[in-house]
Amino acid sequence: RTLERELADAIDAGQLRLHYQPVVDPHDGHIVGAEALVRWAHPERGLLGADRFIDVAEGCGLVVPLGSWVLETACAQLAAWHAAGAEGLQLAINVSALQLRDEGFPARVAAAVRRHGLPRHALELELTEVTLLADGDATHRAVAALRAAGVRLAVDDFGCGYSSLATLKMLQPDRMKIDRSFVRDLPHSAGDGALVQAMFGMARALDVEVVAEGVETEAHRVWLLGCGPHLQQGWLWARALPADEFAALLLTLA
Ligand code: G
Ligand code: G
Ligand code: MN
Ligand code: NA
Repeated sequence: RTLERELADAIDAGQLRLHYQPVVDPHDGHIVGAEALVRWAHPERGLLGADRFIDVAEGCGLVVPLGSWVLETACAQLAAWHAAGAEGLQLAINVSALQLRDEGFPARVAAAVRRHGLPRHALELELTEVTLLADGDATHRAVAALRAAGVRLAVDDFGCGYSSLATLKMLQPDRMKIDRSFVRDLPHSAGDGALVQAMFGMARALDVEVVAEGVETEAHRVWLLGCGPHLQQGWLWARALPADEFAALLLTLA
């Protein structure tokens, strides 16, 4: 059977999982939130990363039901963690272009947040520049509706699209997530360093929070601290973890 046919059944069969990668304060490693990343516990192929099947889902229209499952599961998990005492915890989910253009999406987001009794700003939606370029009017309407719903919006993979500045202007995001390709060669690459500093400058001027992605080393952590206040995500801190391991990590740091 093709991956496409199997994926159609995987949602109903309960084969999807969410893993959670901590988003931390780089001064002390305090966990501020997490990014939910979808996995597929495939009965024969093992645990598949999103890069193995998100494109497939996009190509066959399954990304909308898959995205709804992610939204629902993430909100339920976040509500459980809030109830267990991690009250300020934030959670980000990734949103694909087709999902954003789906007419019912903003209403589903608002309903999920309400149903799970979450503060609206506890949920963050990550949109890439490419996602936002997809379709003028529908995208603008969706962004306006999501703003009205009160959830937080982040530009993901910042700097990797065709029009990073246009994206900032249009989306007016709460956060920019600096793509890990700009972080990888720090502090050695003077060019990447200048670009990262320019991104921090833009973020400051526009009052947008910064998350630096792909922080893998102590040298990354320290160099980025010199750029200004921000949050970090990356293997220096933790990989994306199953829910129980993420909860255990929260407890050890509390
Ligand atoms: O964690 P991983 O390497 O599998 O992620 C690969 C890519 O898949 C990343 O670009 C990530 O943003 C994307 N991705 C992960 N989870 C989701 C999801 O739930 N929905 C969408 N649309 N993309 C996701
Ligand atoms: O596009 P997005 O930023 O959503 O992608 C998230 C992806 O980045 C996930 O696949 C996650 O596994 C991966 N990732 C997270 N932290 C690191 C890191 O420190 N180094 C590298 N190389 N990849 C990372
Ligand atoms: Mn992301
Ligand atoms: Na990213």
